[in-house]
Amino acid sequence: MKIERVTLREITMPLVHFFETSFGRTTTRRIILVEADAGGVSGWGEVSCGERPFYNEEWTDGAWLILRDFAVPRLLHREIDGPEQAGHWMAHIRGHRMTCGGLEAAVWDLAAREQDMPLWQRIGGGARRRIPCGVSIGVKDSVEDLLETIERELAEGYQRIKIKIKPGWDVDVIRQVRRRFPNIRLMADANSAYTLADIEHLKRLDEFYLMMIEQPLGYDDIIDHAKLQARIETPICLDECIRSAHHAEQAIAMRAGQIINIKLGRVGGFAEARRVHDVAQARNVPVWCGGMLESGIGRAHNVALSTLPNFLLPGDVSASKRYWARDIIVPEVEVSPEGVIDVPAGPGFGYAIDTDYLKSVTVREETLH
Ligand code: OSB
Ligand code: MG
Repeated sequence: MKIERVTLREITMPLVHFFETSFGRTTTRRIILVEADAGGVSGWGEVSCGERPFYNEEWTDGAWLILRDFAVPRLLHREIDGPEQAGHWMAHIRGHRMTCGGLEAAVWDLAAREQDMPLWQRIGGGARRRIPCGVSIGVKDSVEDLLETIERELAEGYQRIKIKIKPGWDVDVIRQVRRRFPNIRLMADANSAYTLADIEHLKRLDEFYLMMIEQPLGYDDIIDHAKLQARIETPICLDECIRSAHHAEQAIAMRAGQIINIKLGRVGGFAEARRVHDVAQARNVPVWCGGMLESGIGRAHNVALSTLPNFLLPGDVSASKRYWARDIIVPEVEVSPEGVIDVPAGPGFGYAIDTDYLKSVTVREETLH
């Protein structure tokens, strides 16, 4: 295949409710969408990085420049042996995996559409037709607010609750959540807010029988997580620090965690996401699909990814309406009362783009030939 044209678009959309993690609060998203064209067919991808370089080193404005000046020029007009090879041509770009991953995902979507095939099928998924869903709930202004939110999400059918924690919003908050909801599937995500000096404090979480604690330590650390895992009972799930299948191999070998959160962008796209999945599967480590407050396009890609067989736990892939007053795809991503998303049957990522609405939220656009 040969990409003839790539259009970059930045969209701006306010979140229905602010989303707060240990590294800050987001109220409006600025998202880069990538459209790749070949022979009259378009594929779409989404760059999942944040507006600020706080989750990892990537951010929206940097992503635009990396795409425009380095990633897109490496793929344009090149004869590529299918989407499996797209990442290979961008491999000289160090880091910036979410950025390159947005383009890589567009190439997969394009390849699926060229064959009139659903994206989930093109990536080798299809192990399930319905995706089990969990929610990620940010730090709130009060515990009462958090408890009400959990109540509402459970009523919507979500199968597991993840709450964001940080120093000052952890043990006491989780104690109150557990008192109110003793039997729910519950987990916590720290987004790197702690260090090994906090071992005794983190041990106190063991009494709440959480499913897992996600990325408690450094965003780029594996070794300290192994030390922590040896000292606490709560299983550690790794997010930020797993950027490749090689990292996954090392982390599992060191017993740095028992579960991996796979984010399509964080590992650089579908090809590497599949390799992380395969490494984990071969070692009996379950994975689940993380989220980055995506618009409908990234959300739909996450649905496709979640159909690979080792996505055994409910992910952070949830309904469009939790984040957007109106999404850029139709239909929006919807979650049934049983807490599942039906995997779409159509070609590519399986939803239609609401072109008029997309236009109205686009603040910058550039086509590269
Ligand atoms: O660590 O999983 C994370 C959102 C922004 C940055 C990091 C994370 C998150 C989430 C949200 O937890 C998951 C979602 O998109 O629903
Ligand atoms: Mg996380």
